[in-house]
Amino acid sequence: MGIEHYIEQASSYAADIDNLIFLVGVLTGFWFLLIEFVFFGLIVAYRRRPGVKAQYITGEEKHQKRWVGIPHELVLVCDVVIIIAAVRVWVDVKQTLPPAGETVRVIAQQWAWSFVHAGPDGKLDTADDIKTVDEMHVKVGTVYHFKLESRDVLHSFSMPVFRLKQDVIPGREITGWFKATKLGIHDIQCTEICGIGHALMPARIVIQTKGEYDAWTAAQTATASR
Ligand SMILES: [Cu+2]
Repeated sequence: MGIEHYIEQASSYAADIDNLIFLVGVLTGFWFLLIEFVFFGLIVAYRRRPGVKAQYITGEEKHQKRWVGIPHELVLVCDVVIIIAAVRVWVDVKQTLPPAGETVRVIAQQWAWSFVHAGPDGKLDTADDIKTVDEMHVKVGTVYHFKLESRDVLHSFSMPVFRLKQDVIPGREITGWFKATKLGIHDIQCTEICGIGHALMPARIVIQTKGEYDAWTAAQTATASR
């Protein structure tokens, strides 16, 4: 429908978010264009002409008020449509937590991302955890819970291909989820100005098949125990 031509959709809810943005774009775009046409049309139609005196219109009469009242009500209807669509997506993405296949810890700091992968036992905070900096590995088609932490200030964890963005707040552990639907290597961005090195904290997400992921895990574990 448009957005996916500019940036891939690689999570289970990416299309829902794009559809929402498209809906908001269409509704606000329609009103924007209509209003600009009316606005400039009236400016041209009622431009100054020799011998014609300007009228003073208070806008208090019923047939004049309708020009404001009716569009106002139609815009409110559009608002309700947007709210209903947005709440449905919000509940799905932010309020529902599907059971996790894997859990990953994401730690933000000035100015890097650290990731703690569960390792072969599938559990966090055990000896076989795999820690990386600025590179997260995930399996395609698996529901991940992420646990976001900050070591210092506010950051924002953003994975554009997932259409996922979540603030990272010091002192809190924020849980969310995603499910990758496509293989590939994509950007992770910090999207909250977090200090002078903010622009220097990009990271990558590597989305792999289960086989590739297991091979990566085995290689990491081998390196660590060498
Ligand atoms: Cu940051």
